[in-house]
Amino acid sequence: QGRNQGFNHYVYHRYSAINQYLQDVVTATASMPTVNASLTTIGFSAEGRDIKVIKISRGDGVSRPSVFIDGGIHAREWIAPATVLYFIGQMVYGDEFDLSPQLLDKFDWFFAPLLNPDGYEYSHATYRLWRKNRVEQGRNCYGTDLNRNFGYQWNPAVGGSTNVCSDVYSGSQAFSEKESQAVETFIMDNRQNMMAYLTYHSYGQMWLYPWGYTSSLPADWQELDSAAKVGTAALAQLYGTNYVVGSSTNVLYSAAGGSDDWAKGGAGVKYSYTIELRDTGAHGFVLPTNQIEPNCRESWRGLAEFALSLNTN
Ligand code: ING
Ligand code: ZN
Repeated sequence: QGRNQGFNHYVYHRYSAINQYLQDVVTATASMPTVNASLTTIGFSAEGRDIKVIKISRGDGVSRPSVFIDGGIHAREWIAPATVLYFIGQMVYGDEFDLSPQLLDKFDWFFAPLLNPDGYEYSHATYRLWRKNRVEQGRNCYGTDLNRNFGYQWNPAVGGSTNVCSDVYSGSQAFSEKESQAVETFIMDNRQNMMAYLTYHSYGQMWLYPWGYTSSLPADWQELDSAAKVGTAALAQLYGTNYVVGSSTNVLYSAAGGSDDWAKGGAGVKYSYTIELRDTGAHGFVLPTNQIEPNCRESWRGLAEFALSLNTN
């Protein structure tokens, strides 16, 4: 479904429209007997915007293993929030493959579609290719790279920077930023029974697992690798879109302080991934709106088959 609650999933929306949609989803589920949605503000950005998580579950009082999914850590990667918002719509209003009933029977779902609202708004209003948050650094420079700021093996020397003006500035210390702190607190409070953490970025068409801080692999990497391959194989069925699977360091480049490294190493969430959405560089971060629909449809299929393949026993 490309339109839910009057919300067109196939355009890029601003912060306020995204929040309105999340609220509308909550209101709509109030009259649905088998789906419940609840909205929490898990923290505030440097400029005071809300960072929100919507929980979608059966609402039957049964606690299930959970999956946490976020988007928009990086401001310019607009397709990531759009994709997570599409997932929310599919989960609540049903999907073309009719997989959402099984997904809700199996898991409780946490979605944080926009973790860096300040950077996202800046990317819309002022500078399209902005990446970081918008915390004031002095020296006329702004922003910390939230995906270098998470506190597992945090190290600016590995893929980050100690220069406040750099696009990959790691922050003054691990979890120095309000946005990454909000994620840390929320996941630590909810990590019991959290099976998977997926963070959506763009671009490159990759399904990456830890580690980003080192070229060595987690002890259970083969399980992460095969689950990711279930996802990418399902994804490719729609349009033949190819995704590469592997560890961040081995497939892309090494970078410490990523949220996926922390989710696995710091919070103990077994199936932790960074997913790089479309494309492979033709448009890069500025993915045209006519690719939102195919990107979202294939990504939903990949996510669903990945999640259904996990062993929850
Ligand atoms: N890519 C990620 C980045 O933060 C990444 C890739 C993730 C590298 C985790 C290492 C560890 O650079 C994008 N597009 O942001
Ligand atoms: Zn990114």
